[in-house]
Amino acid sequence: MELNLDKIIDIVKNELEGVKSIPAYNQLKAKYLGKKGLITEQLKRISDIPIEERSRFGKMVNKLKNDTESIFELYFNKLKTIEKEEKVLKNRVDITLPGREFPKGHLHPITLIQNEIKEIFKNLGFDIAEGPEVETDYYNFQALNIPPNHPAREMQDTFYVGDEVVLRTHTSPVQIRVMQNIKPPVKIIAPGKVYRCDMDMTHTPMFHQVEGLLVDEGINFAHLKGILKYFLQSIFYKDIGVRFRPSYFPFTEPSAEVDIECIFCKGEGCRVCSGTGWLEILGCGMVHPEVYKSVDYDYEKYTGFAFGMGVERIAMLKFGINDLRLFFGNDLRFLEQF
Ligand code: 2NL
Repeated sequence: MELNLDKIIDIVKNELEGVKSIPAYNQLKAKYLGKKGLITEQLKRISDIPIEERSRFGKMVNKLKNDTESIFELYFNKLKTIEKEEKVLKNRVDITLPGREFPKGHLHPITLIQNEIKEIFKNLGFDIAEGPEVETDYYNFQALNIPPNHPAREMQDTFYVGDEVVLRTHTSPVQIRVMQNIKPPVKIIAPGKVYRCDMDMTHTPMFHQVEGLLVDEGINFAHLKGILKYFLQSIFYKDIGVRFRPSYFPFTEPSAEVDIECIFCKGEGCRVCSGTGWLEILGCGMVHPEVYKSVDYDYEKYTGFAFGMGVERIAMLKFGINDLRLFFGNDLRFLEQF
């Protein structure tokens, strides 16, 4: 019985070349070397071989078995290497790809306008003052000459935290605190959040205000007019019409309301300005002597002016926003536009 060893080895090698996975490899190995494998079967036949042939046949089949085993072992290592390389290739990271982009945040429109207002007054030599949002009745009302029965003190307008403690309804108490701490000249603005117990189309319980105060010797209403006209023409546009109307505040005398020419119709009269051609923009006046008394300033020696404005109102006019509530909704479709 002759076996063509080289031929069988060639067939095994050939079949192995087509094997690309460990399971297929195991299957092929079983076909030749398993319990019922072709080579194993040959080994079992050894007792049927005539005695004189047996030794030669046995050596031959054993060699075939050993050679085949070596070939399978070699191929197993090759298969492992291929598998490893494929895994590396599959998990490869392209380090030249750009990084994942994070959405950029930005400032809220109210903050943008507040910063713009601050910048204009900083350039005019004003300092920025800040103070507590929870205030005492004294700082929020009494020191500002707001008498006990003034409408602004009524429960419906003011958030009461305690008997004598309120959420500030304006940033004036910041200015009272500054005047208590430093002597004139005082030249400050007080930006910040203020609170009123009010909620409808045009009011929110929290909004933003910037107040200003300039106290020194010889300050008069002309200084007030000059500063505010310059400010309004800076924040809106150069040459915008500005007018002062008599008004009343308990903490200023005389007091005035300031209008700008309607920025939508340029004074022609439209829906926004109710046909008047003017938009009310801020309140102001010469600081009342009673206020100086409460901060221990010599009201014979010093005079000054103060003003207050709502940041939301200026932002609405500048950006052409018709609904106040958009500022507080945190809707990204709105916020992303700024
Ligand atoms: C308005 C009007 C105003 C003031 C605020 C003020 C502050 C001190 C003394 C005197 Cl410490 N006055 N502030 C004066 C006039 C008007 O605000 O319409 N604000 C939205």
